[in-house]
Amino acid sequence: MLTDPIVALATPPGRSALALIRLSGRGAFDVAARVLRPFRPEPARTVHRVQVVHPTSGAPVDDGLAVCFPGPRSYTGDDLVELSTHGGLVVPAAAVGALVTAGARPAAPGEFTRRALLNGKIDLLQAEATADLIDAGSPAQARRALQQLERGLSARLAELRAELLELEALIAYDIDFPDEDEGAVAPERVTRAWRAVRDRIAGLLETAPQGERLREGALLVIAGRANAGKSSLFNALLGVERAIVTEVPGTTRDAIEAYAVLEGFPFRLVDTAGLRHSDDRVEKLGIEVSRRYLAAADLVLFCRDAGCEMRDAESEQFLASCRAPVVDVVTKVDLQRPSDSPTVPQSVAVSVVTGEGLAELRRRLAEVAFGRLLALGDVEPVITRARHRAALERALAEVEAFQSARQGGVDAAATATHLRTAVGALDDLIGVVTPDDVLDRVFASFCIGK
Ligand SMILES: Nc1nc2c(ncn2[C@@H]2O[C@H](COP(=O)(O)OP(=O)(O)O)[C@@H](O)[C@H]2O)c(=O)[nH]1
Ligand SMILES: [Mg+2]
Repeated sequence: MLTDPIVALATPPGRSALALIRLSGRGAFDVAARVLRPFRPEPARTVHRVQVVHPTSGAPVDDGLAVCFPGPRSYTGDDLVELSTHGGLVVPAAAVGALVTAGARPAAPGEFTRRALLNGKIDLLQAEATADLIDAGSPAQARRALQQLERGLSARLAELRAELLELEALIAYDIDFPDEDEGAVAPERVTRAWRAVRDRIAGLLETAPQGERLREGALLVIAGRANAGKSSLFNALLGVERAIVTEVPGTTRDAIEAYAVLEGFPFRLVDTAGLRHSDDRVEKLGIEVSRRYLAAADLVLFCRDAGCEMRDAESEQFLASCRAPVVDVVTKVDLQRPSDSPTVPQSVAVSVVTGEGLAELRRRLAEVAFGRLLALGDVEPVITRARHRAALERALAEVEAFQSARQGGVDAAATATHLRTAVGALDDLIGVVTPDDVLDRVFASFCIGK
């Protein structure tokens, strides 16, 4: 394992009041001593005013503040120095350059967190949560990441692991005393313990679809006939005039995608070309793109003009190709009340002119896309990555196989191996021992300096 001193700017480069530089690894304090005057590692975790100088020329770089964290009581677990300098393009880069000249190596993306993981300061789920917290684009994403960072998911997995080991202990009793009639452990007791742990793993797995959607943003496709007011609604939900709006049917020909936060949840909004038969070559291509988006959508917002019938046969046919839930919206209600025309129960009446119904629509969209997470609140853990889902699916399959083997009369020692493998899957998930290629994948998306 590498422990050489690494250095990086932890704040984004550019014009800012301050910048934070991190230096960590074996010998980090020696490197710092060549650049910081005076260098005072004692008392630990105490801020000192320092002059930053170039280690060979002695030329002044900045006036700053430095804190030393001797390992293992540091973010990485190794000796670590945090240096605050003035911001901007020149000073932080010069300070990092001085530390490199003094013997540190520029850190790779996520390398500080990777060392924290390898030193046992955090587990793999917390490392992932660190990246998610930084990448969060909506309050719901940030809250979820923080909960995982605070070991919400890790603690739940530790409980499941303990339950699996208890189940194995019950079985072990049968292995040790095979000749006892019925054994000392009643089979119903094993079945009860088995069912409890299976249900808990399955319950966690059920959070995967919305948990993964939370990390990526729900793909919300706005569909409906030409001129139904789709682009107007797209702009209203975004809060900016992004798509072109005209009274000419067929104005939108391409799909336009934009990120929006609705009710604190992340959405990828897509405005599409109206669903209608057209002989225009460009519009036809646009309609084809709409179909593809509809097939991939997490939810569809179906717009209808207050003056038109609900879903005509043509639109129904388009919608048949998508499996996502559909939220019906009646548009332009400032012009005509929906009660003047056939209505669909549950549809939301909106007007982008008066703003009527938009708040209700946002709530409805959040409920349809993230209702399960809303119901769980921020306390119950949720899984948010394909990696989590794959490991839990493996654990669940082994737990199911355990019960089938038991029912099939397989001997206790052989059934117990399924429980062992299930425990192994949970260990992979927490990151007890993680192969380098898995770590490479996790840390590839990290920022430098984290
Ligand atoms: N009065 C009124 N007009 C609207 C409303 N929404 C859209 N429109 C008008 O309806 C026409 C078509 O709108 P547009 O958003 O381009 O529809 P699209 O073809 O479905 O994207 C434009 O002239 C808009 O100004 C609304 O809520 N009230
Ligand atoms: Mg349009």
